[in-house]
Amino acid sequence: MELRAFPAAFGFLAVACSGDGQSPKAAFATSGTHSLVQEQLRQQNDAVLLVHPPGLPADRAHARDQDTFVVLAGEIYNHEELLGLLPDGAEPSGDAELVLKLLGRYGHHAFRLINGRFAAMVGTGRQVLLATDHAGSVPLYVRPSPGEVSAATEAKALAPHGRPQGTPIPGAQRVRRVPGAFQVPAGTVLEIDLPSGTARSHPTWTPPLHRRIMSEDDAVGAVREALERAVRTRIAPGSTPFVVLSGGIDSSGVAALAHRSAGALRSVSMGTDVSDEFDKARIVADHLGSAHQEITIHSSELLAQLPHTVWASESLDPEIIEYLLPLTALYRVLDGPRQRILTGYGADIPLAGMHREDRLPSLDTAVVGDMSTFDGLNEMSPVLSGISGHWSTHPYWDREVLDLLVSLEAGLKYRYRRDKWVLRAAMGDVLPRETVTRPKLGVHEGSGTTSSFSRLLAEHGVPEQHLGRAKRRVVEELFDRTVVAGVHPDETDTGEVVRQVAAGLRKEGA
Ligand code: AMP
Ligand code: PCX
Ligand code: MG
Repeated sequence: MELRAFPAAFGFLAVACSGDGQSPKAAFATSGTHSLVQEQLRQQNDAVLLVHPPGLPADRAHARDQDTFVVLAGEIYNHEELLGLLPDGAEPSGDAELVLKLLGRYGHHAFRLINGRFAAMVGTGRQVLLATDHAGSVPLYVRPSPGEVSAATEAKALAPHGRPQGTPIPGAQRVRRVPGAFQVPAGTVLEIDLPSGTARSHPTWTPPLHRRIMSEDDAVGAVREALERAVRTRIAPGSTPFVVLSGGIDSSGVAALAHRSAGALRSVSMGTDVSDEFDKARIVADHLGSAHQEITIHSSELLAQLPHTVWASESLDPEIIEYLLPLTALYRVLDGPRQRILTGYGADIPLAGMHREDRLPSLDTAVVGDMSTFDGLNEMSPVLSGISGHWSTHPYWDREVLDLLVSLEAGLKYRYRRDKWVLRAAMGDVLPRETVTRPKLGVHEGSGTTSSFSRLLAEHGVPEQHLGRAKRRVVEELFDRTVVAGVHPDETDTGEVVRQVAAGLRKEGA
């Protein structure tokens, strides 16, 4: 088995019921072909609407044997290891069949073995299993009730399905204004008894709290090896990797390792009329011989895509939306054929890059905080690029890379007056020194997104001390319109929402 250019399925809506089957219909933000798959397992009827790459068969996204039906959206990165656990000669045709065979050997514990970017649904006749990868990177939502379980990789697809009297799920976040709907926690298998609709959670991964003490050389070597493997397993054999490149150490490191793995590279940088990092990215692109593009998006056009960013991510955190807005706008402007995109997004979370902390206790506090709050932010959701037909993948959030980066002791993350020292040292021989030593600049800073959003609100009379509250309300309103009410983002005007929020704050005397 090897990684294909694109996953067999980008997403799904699944309805499992004890009674007669259903024909689920849904509006997904993810662009792709919809195919219906129906299976009956004793008294359980499963109907699944798959969203898959046009022109590619979806048959590798589902598999069944006598008692078990597996649906998988996304992809697996540790095929070799997993195949080694199966009897000789077992040759699964795709990731869903691989999971089916692993379930036969390990039960739901099979999901503890998988290093991937996936969401899965498993029907077994009396039960429904719902599984997320360690990062919850492919969001998965569920609406369980006695005799019927609806699950989808986009909350908007659940809204018209399932009964609102959902059975509460311990430890799962509810979905804003979708009664009875919950988000399946990251690194979890939910085991749902279909007749009663009751759920049990089985954690399959949790962020490490212990800290590894390593020599500089051992830590640098371990980070380099883990990242090389994570990049390599995300490049389809024979393809030229495509990296969204800021010129910062994170994406430049991915670009350098991708080039070493494939022998070629394509890259793209975005900027706005307010700000760009083109010169920094060009240094890296020239150093690596990348076929490089620079794309400028006017800040007014960027803000007009706030509705698309909330619609795709289904996130309610305004800070996260500010990080995702320029990337969503970039994905949308990448015309032409669908792309497999490598990004350095996520590196700053285990390395505390955004916090620019030089005190070790505060640095580790930031890492523990961010690793305990990422779940549900959906910041790595494939839908962000999926609305434009592309597939994105995040090497720094590969399970083995993340496990290592989180667990390194803080003195390897801030060292010799440098942030993210261990990563910079790991890339020292493959990138120009000015890139390796370049201070961190966030995507929201390099593109001027935060300042543009703040300026838009200020222009509508929102005082500085209320900008944070105003941004949250804008995002919530956009969520309510595009995710809950099903209004297409093309029909949702950012300016009108900003005016509504500003007027509401004035009424409250803010
Ligand atoms: P950051 O960690 O804030 O630099 O951004 C997260 C990821 O987004 C980076 O690792 C890049 O892959 C991507 N990115 C950030 N800024 C840009 C940009 N201006 N153009 C293209 N990709 C970018
Ligand atoms: N990033 C970070 C992720 C943003 C922080 N997310 C979190 N705390 N869950 C990264 O790319 O690692 C920036 C701009 O830095 C986006
Ligand atoms: Mg970064």
